[in-house]
Amino acid sequence: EVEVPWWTDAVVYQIYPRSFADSDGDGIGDLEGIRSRLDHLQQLGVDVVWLSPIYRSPQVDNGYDISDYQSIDPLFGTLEQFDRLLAEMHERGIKLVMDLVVNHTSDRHAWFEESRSSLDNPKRDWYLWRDGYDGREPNLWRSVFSGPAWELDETTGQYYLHIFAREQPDLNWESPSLRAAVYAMMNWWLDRGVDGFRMDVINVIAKVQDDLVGDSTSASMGPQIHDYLQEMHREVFAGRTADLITVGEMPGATVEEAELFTDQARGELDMVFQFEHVGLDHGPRTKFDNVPLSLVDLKASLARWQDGLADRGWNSLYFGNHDQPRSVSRFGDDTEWRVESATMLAGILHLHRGTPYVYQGDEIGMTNAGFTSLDQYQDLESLNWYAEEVGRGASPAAVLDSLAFRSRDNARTPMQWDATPLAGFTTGDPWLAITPNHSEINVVDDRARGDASVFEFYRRLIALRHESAVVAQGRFELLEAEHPTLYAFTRTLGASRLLVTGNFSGEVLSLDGLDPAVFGVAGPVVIGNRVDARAATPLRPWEFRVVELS
Ligand code: TEU
Repeated sequence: EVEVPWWTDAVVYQIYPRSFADSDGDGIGDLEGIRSRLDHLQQLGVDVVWLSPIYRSPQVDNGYDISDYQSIDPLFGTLEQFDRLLAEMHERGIKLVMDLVVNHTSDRHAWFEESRSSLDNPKRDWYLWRDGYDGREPNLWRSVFSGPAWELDETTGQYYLHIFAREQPDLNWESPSLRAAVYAMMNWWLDRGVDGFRMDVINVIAKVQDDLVGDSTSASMGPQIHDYLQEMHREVFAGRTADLITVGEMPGATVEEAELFTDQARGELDMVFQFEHVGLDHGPRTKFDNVPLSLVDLKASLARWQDGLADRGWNSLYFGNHDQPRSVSRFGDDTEWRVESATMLAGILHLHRGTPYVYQGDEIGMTNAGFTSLDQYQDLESLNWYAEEVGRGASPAAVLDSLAFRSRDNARTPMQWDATPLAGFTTGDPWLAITPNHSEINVVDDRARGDASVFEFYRRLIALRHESAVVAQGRFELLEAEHPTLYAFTRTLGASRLLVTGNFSGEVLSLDGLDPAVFGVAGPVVIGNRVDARAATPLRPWEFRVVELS
């Protein structure tokens, strides 16, 4: 038997701490809140929790702007509470992965305050400072959160680069002392017992220095990225015996690049978050332009990633996170067929080869927020986009419509634990409005539904990955690539072969006319999202079914 890494049959659950559970009534989730909900995670059966940032931060970007990497923001708790949470998770057999945000810091980080203080400060080159070019910004890069990616700093008369908010200056990874400081910080957390890192926009750390001045208009990923990741691997991970996991968030990464990043022999990362499939419904100008998603394109994209990483490397699998709309609202039907489509989507995702990521709330089929006025939004990206678009003459109503399907706040509304007025999330004033549908969509009600519980279906999917080698390891083959509503593929390992089918529509889907040697096989149903599932029968609306072929 081939030795495979432990995370090939693991499932990761992402917690967005400010929206998970609030223990002290300030309206913001916290570490003690998470600790009080560990039963939920253990019953679901997840192996790993990834915590979005909890470090000290001015919270301009909800913690992705860090002012001290080695302390906990008082909003979330204390280091002692963190240690207790970690210990209790470990007692329950759950690993904890931290968010590592080292493309940038907060502008309030001591490193940046030193760096900006003078041209010859020893930390000057820890950030990316440039003179203006032709009386304007050094180059034409735009910030992801609107406006130019450069800010003039009065103290020294130079500009600093910020790919994200003005309050998130980019670090200069060309500096060896900066890199050493980052590795020291990572080692400090691993020594404390954490089990790995999810690395925020890690491919963005390598800038092509020649592009930083002049007319280049879009940020580019430098080839040094592989050197940085290999050095990080040597300095942080290589000497450790613990079972760690690393996942790099990489907007724009191609399959070919991902194969290099995740080939175990190269010593870089275990897996990456790629963005291709979550960009298919974005307009060419901006993600806020909605383009109808074609299932044919979605299948083709995910299949290319399955094939590209079949022999070397490894996929991470996700349909949602704290930056994306809710998956049931985006890819399913969050009204009439909410439960069926949420479970079908989960089934299709989890039956791919790779490590599945469950975003908090997806396990009960939470939906988009349904906000209709600007004052309901908190996310700086949404607020900046609104101001920019309306400033260009767009109609406020149209921009609000685009926020209603694309704003990151859709996935950030508080976790819906029960039907009480504050959803069991807080006793205070929630930082972001609770979705009114929490009176029907919540953990207590969902779990009371028996066979129709979304949570119960996720639990079975996760258990299946743990038990079934073909689900964890089997080779993927896409079927019926051109079918507009059928998602079908096989997974094969040795003599064991599964047929996976999902109906991406609210209509009955007949399998007549499809290859009878596959779709006509009356094998046992391994898992399905509808009661009384039988192989080789038409798929009911949003039905998901896995059949054993041999
Ligand atoms: O996101 C980086 C990223 O590329 C996005 O998904 C981004 O939110 C989106 O493209 C904006 O349109 C990471 C974090 O996940 C995100 O929450 C942070 O805001 C961002 O980095 C900056 O740290």
